[in-house]
Order: sequence, then C-alpha cells, then structure tokens
Amino acid sequence: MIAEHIKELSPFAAQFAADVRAGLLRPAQKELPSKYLYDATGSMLFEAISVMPEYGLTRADERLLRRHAGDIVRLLPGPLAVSELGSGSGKKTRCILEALCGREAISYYPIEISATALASCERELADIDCVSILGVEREYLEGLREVAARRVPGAHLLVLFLGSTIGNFDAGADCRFLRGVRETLISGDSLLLGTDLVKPLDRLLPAYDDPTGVTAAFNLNILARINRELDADFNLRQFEHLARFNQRTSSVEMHLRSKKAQTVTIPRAEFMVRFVEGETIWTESSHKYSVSELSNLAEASGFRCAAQWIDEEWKFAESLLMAE
Ligand code: AVI
Repeated sequence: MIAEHIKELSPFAAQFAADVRAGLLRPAQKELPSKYLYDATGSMLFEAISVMPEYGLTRADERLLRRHAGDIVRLLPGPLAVSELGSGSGKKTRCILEALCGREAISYYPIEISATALASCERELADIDCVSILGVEREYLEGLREVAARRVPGAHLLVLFLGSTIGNFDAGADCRFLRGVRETLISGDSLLLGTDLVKPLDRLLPAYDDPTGVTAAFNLNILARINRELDADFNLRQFEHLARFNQRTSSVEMHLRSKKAQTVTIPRAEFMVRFVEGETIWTESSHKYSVSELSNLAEASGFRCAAQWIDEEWKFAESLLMAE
C-alpha cells in the first residue's frame, strides 16, 4: 500500500509533491514546473551548460554587461541602490557594481529563495569595497517589496533581471510579473532586463541539446530529484531528453520522452502514473523574444525602454526599462 510509505513532509516537500502530482496526472500533456530543475545538482549542471560552446546565452549576457556597464550606469540617476532578482553566480553583476562604484557607495540586495545561492553570491562579490551586500531570502516580488520598503528617501532603485530567466515563465506570466515589478517601483527607478532573442534553429537547438549530454542530464535530473525526495521509482534510462522549437510560442521546449510503456510509483505524493511509449513530460519553455515584442512588453507592463544593447555574436538583448 502506497499510504504506508508516507512520512511527514516539510511544507516545501508537500508543495513539491502536490505540484508533481498535479503535473503528472494531467489528462493531456504531462508537465513538471521548471523551477524544480534547480536543486543543488541541477544548479551545478546549469552552471556547466552556461560554459558549453553550444550555449551562447550566458556569454552574450556577460559580454554586453562588460562592454556597456559604463553606458548603462551613465543613464541612471543617483543616489542608487541595486537589487537583483536571482543573484546567480554574481559574475555578471560585478561589472555593474564596479561601474557604479566609480561614483558612489552602493547597497546591493540580491533576492533568492535559496540561502546557499545567496551565500555564494556574497562570497563572489565580497571583494568590491564600496558595495554593502544585503541578501534577501524571499520569492522575487516579495523580496523586492521588502527592498523597496527599506529605500532611503531620495534614493532610486535599479533592479537587475538578467540571464533571460524571464523567458522561462509561462506564456503571459512575463508581462504579469513585470507589472508586479513596476508596482513596487517609483518614477525614476529602473529595470535592466536580459532576454534571449530569436535566432536560426541550427544555433538554437544545439544549445538545448548539446552533444556532450549536459542538458540531457540537467533535464533528467528532475526525475532523479523526484526519486530522491519523493521516493519514486523512475528508471532514468527509460526516459530521454528532447528539445524542440515551438514556432507558435517562439520557445524552445524541453521534454522527457518515455522510451516504452511504463508505470511509475511516487509514494510520498501518493500516486502512480502510467506512460505510453513516446509520451512526454514537458519540463521547461525558453521563450525567444523579438525586439518589437520587447518594446510592447515594456510598454504593457508600465515601463519605457530607455536604451537597448544587442549582442551580435549571439542575439541577446539588454534593455534598460525606466519606471515613469
Ligand atoms: C535559466 N534559463 C534562462 C535557461 C534557458 O536557456 O532557458 C535554462 C536552460 N535550460 C536548458 N538550458 C538552459
């Protein structure tokens, strides 16, 4: 009996179990929320993806920030505090913080749900003298509201949302999220938004299906995580990674395809799930924007696009959006 295996679940595990159950018991396309790709193993695999020759996205983001940090900072009113949604490795943020240090001391508020990620960002940026790092362990919008509430009168806020993380949001959720960001800001505040752009499929698809198999491991790790945390019995060798471009949504989708008809038991989420041969679990969408779509998005969420820098080597945009 499955019920015999159920133990007390932490609130996080209970939510994970509920999301896995809801996603895998969907009558049509099975799916898993992409946020669960990022446990400790998944985050390390993503770091590896970001240095793969086929995956140009992270390098393009870093290149733009390195080249244009001075131009970006010149467009911003001071005094300024900086907050970042998802602190990442801290490597990209360094350029912006160092450019700002030329003119003033800076409070930097990285917002992350993971204490481990915050700690590594603090380590990475600790040597920049004029920056005080004040980590906020919260969901993005909740954290941003907290940062805005701590604002020193007269100071402006620069929010960083880099790496095209916004492209992983569900359709329509990008605009809703940016509206939420805009609502926490006041006139004169700004958002620096990094987004991956549409590009030919012969460049795009290998970035999500590299020959070394790192992206496949990143994707399959979500099943391994369900095994580890919910005592499931997914046989990872009976699923394969699949990346395909959805023209309608302009997104690269990652799926896990069942190689045969099989049943998987997930005791701590109290269910069993059947797969037919070839059926897939949709694990992530990575939206690829067009430049015109970006200006519409900015406008629809209450920002004005004040400047934009595009990497020509790997089409990627850094857009400076002003709250007016
Ligand atoms: C984090 N995010 C922007 C990555 C992307 O490209 O959508 C996640 C990723 N998935 C597979 N490779 C990288």
